[in-house]
Amino acid sequence: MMDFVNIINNKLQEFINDYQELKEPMEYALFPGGKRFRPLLLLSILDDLKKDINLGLEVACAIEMIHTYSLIHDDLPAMDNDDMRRGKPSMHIAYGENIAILVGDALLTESFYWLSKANLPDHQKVKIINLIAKYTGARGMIRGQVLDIKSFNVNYEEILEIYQHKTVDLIACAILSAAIIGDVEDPAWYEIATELGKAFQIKDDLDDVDKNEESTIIKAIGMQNAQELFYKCRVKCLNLINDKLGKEKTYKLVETVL
Ligand code: GRG
Repeated sequence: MMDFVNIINNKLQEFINDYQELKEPMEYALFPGGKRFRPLLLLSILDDLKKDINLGLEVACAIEMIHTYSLIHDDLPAMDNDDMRRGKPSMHIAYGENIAILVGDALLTESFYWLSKANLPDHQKVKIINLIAKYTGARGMIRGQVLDIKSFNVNYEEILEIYQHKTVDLIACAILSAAIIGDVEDPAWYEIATELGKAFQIKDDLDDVDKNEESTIIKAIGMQNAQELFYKCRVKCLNLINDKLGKEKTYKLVETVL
């Protein structure tokens, strides 16, 4: 898996070498980076499907760029107002709000530039661009963020709706793109994304419980129920991955992240 991280990092580095005066802040945003979970997921699925992982490399990096933009904008004073991210000062603390906003915008726009240049047949590329635009924009991740901002005293259904868009949708981009590239499309992949994304977000909430955030599953259903739901989603997701791909790279990646 370490190899895959290096492959992802080398590609991201190659992308940002193009960016002139934005190169330094873009590098600050993307390196050393976080877990690289979404791109790793995409490459692992391709590998388990016995496909060349290089086919999915631009797509994997584009998804990581969108993820990074969402974190930069989420940290802004107008959003969550977080001073630290990935163990260092957040983008707007290091470079100012103006550059943080612009780096976020640039990461989002550039992700589609690199998607358009991916080394894939045009019909797959169009499908993937459509998918990623749909799941990260006003129907998907941004909608999740809007629902989150507007939420107060959420119930179980409302919090699941927020998680579905805020967290599941971007994870779905990685999984469904791999299914398109691997030519194995099937609704079961979206089910895997949903169980995985829910478990991922609940774990994040359980880890951050001290922050006492407003709209979390813990607030909605209590600590013990949230823990039980986490285990249920984790098991369901691992079983679904096992059915599709066996206990190979993807299974092991998800097992260690969840
Ligand atoms: C467009 C103004 C504007 C804002 C967009 C959509 C959005 C802001 C933010 C996304 C919402 C969000 C922060 C969801 C949380 C998902 C989540 C658990 C992120 C953490 O992901 P990890 O753990 O992070 O993969 P690393 O650091 O490992 O990459």
